[in-house]
Amino acid sequence: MVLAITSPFLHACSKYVFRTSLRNFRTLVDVHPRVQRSLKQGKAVVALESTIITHGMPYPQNIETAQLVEQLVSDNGALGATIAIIDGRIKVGLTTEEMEKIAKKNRNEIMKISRRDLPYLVAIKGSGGTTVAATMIIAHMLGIDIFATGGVGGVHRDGHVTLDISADLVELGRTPVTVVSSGIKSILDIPRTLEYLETQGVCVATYGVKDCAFPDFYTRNSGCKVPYNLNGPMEAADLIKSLKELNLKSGILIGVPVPEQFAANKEMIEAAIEQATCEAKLQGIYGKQVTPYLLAAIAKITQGKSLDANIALIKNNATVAAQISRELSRSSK
Ligand code: PSU
Ligand code: MN
Repeated sequence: MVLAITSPFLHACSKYVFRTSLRNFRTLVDVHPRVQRSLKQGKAVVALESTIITHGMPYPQNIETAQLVEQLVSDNGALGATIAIIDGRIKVGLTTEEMEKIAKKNRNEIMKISRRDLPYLVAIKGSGGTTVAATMIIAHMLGIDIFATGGVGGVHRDGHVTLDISADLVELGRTPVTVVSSGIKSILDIPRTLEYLETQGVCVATYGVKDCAFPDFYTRNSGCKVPYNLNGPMEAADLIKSLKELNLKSGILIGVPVPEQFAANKEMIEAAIEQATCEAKLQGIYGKQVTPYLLAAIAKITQGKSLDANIALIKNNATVAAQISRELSRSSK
């Protein structure tokens, strides 16, 4: 009897708390009118992160790529909404000026924002690029189901000792957003990262790959296999729909290999990664600076070849995410 009385009460309470927190969240967010319109009409929207702009690529390639990526999303029937934090406001869909503002900053002068950094940045009214983890949180709050990026964070190569394990992985375990990427960056320990994703309950699948060979960012095959492969936007949309129907709180990671003609040479990349990792150790780089440092060092060592592959794969992932998003909104109507 007690239960019968308390449970509707608790239910009402949790609804109240949920609504209140969402209302609080909304007061912190500026959703660009074009994004607002698409969301309201149930049209396809793809979230895009901004750490790739602030810390992943040098200027001007960062802004050129970010703009091209938004264009590609719209060419494929969806709307790209780049997410960032500017002067303490959560921005969903950036103006050209806003994108320029974050793209031109030296990477040491702007924040890289993961889940743990969000409250601080909002409190001090700071600016920064949102990582996969932070972008997933914001996308989910706004009801955006799909998000495209280059490569997610993972377990670092010495992560079993340092415990340097990206917060992206935990986020994928607790936020129901689908991340379309070229897998886990080659600089990381891919087998351990896949184990960790399994522990977190993340559904990991390749996309358009015959033998479920999981990509490793700059090249097409990491040598690791995942359990599933998705053939095209319809299969991906069905998977996302069943995640929603099951009301699982965890996310999905879709691995799309870099297009063949843009894949980097595996030996060259591996040698560059080893050299860059050594340099990082000698210079005492640690924590959230490791990934941006390594990406920049590898681009330098490979004379831009790694950057070319990075640009090509993010463009391709945005195209795939847009096609999935369009299919999802079409079949949900
Ligand atoms: N994809 C890229 N370049 C990047 C990133 C992704 O092509 O720089 C960023 C993402 O924002 C991701 C972050 O969340 O790198 C991972 O950082 P860390 O390993 O410190 O968690
Ligand atoms: Mn880290």
